[in-house]
Amino acid sequence: MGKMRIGLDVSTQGVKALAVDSSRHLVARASVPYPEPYRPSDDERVREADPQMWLRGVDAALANLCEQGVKVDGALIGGSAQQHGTVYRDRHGNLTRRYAPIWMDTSAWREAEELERHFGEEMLRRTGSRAQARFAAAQILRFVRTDPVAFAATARIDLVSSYVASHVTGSDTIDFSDAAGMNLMDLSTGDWDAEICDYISPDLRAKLPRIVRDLPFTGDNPATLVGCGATEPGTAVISLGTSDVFMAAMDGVCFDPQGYGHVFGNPLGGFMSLTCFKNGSLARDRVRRELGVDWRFFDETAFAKTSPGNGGFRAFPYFESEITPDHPATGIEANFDWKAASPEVCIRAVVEGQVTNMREHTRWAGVFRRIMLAGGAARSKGLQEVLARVFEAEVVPVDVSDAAALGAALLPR
Ligand code: XUL
Repeated sequence: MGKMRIGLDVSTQGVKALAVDSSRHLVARASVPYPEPYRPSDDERVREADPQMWLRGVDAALANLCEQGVKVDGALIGGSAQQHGTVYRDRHGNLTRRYAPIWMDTSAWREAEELERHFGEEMLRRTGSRAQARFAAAQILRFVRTDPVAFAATARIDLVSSYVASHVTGSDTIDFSDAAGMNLMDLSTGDWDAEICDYISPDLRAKLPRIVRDLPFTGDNPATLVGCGATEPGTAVISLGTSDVFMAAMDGVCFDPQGYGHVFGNPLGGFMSLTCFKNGSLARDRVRRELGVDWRFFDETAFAKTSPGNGGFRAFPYFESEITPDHPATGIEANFDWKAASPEVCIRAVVEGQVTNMREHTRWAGVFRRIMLAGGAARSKGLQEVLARVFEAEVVPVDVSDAAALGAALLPR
């Protein structure tokens, strides 16, 4: 009999875990929300989290599976984690930076601009992404500058996925697919780019784990591609979570000329395209709460009461500073009187605004006639309708509630 597989998803809001048997049937699941996904900050660019909170979440989720009768010892454990955040430890394994900048942190925007100026087009061509404030290269450069003593004491820098892997399996490597989201890896060699690393610090490469392709711990997005069974080119996946993410396995490598999209590794070989929209489900939830309606109204009624196109009324929720396109956190921006409009008009305006923005910024990745929808909001009839119309594609909601955790369970090893 084959072994039980366990998949962990160390996401922004909490840890999810699921166990599947050798026929991939769901046996048990656990969910552990964090008390606080990131610590409060007066500076909206700063988004830092306690790395130990992630590990406590992992331990609690695994303990919960055990309580449900899952034999965790002896199971094959894989993991997925929010991408891009960096964790810093000394040679004894102690944190040299108490709080880790996560993917929502944009405080390293100046460093990202500096890297972009210094490396120009080469940054995109070599690493698959323009220099991003939320990626490791800029985060590390900022740490080198703001706390050189703590940086000098740092012996190892991890992504969240490799940090969790080291905790669960004792591994000391990092996954190729997730490492591609650091602005530090040369896609063509699959190794650290010496020039970029040395520019940040001559010591940097000595602090980075070895990149491998068989570590079953990767980013939540590469894992979602696996969980949705979309690792062959032709089908796109839209994951509707804290952020909305559009991704697809790639035939060959191409880059986003506008510089918003990324090329990451596909866990089953080759590469994947990815574009991230920071104001995703959390933004929709905030709009829903502010309008005082329930999910049924948000997901269905609002769309039955309004028509496609919404009479030209569009709105964009910028509760967090947006990545795609660059936009500060200014709240709702609408081309109509938001306060005077009915909830249904506001809801359609937001969803159509988000989806048309997504269409505009993902053309570089190709045309897809089939889109799989993952994440809690995949159930929304309104989102399904708008996505199908704007992308002129068949939209298929994925029937697993946590595609990232499932993908993690199924990662090859
Ligand atoms: C992708 C991105 C986010 C995080 C969230 O580039 O920044 O989707 O992975 O988990």
